[in-house]
Amino acid sequence: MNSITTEKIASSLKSAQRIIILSHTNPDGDTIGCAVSLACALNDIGKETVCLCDCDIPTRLKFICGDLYKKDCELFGGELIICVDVASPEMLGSLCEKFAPIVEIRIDHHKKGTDFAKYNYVDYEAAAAGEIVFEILTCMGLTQNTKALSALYAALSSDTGCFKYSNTTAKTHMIAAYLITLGASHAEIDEALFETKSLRSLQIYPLFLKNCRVLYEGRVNLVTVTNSEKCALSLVDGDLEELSALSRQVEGADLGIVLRQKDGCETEFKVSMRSRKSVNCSLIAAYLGGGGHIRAAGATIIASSMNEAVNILTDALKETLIFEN
Ligand SMILES: [Mn+2]
Repeated sequence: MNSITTEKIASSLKSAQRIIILSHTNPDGDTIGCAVSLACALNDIGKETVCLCDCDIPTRLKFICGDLYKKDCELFGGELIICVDVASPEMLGSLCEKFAPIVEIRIDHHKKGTDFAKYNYVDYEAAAAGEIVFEILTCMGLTQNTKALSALYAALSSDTGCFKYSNTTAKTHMIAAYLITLGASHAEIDEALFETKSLRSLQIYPLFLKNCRVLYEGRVNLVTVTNSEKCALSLVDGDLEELSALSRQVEGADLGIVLRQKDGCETEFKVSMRSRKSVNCSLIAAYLGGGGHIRAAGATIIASSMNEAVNILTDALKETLIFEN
């Protein structure tokens, strides 16, 4: 049950003067699109806004936000603090300690989360947090600001893989259509998000072919990437995002998993999973202490080597992996 309505959120935003909008660490198009659209719409009605994210914005998503983000800001008291697409305080990264206890409103759509804010608006059915932000902006009298409309479109398009993933609903399409009618530059956004790849990032294809382990008679593909492999190809974590989608795309695969050593951290291994309809990968992620959605989830494994991390992961699969057909 939501402890606040979108109307109430809109009126809180309208009565605040300074609004701090928090995005999650390792930001994606949804959290960035939500923050940018709120910031633009609020700036237009004379509000002061600050968008914060604890880490650098990936180059490929910079077109949504430009240099809008800061990594920290001063608090003067009396500001309204809101977070978007954030399931738990930990997702605020290094901003957690300072800001998590004072978040007034949390907007989210992750199934597994913590109601850590004073007011939490969580809609599991929403394909993207952007759908909720759309409702809030509608309550405020939807903005004509094309940057805000485009950022919101980017939020929807990102989290649905360009309206391809199973989380996409008729409502997602209707909101997107409405945003396009009002002037969101959909073709440019989708081209930037899905049809543009750096030459460097294309090296994930040979890396995938070299490192893919075929498990469960081809129903699971596991790709491992160590820091030394990333280093040899000048890849950073952001370049690897597509690997998990790629490992699910293989014919016959129900689950694609990427296990990568975290940049600059030898003992931390990030697990990203994408599944088809027969596998609920959020169960596997939850078993490993992580979370996410039914078809896309992740977790972190602490291990002394890649081999140990693979063992922990394959043990987790033995415990939790169910093929529903
Ligand atoms: Mn999201």
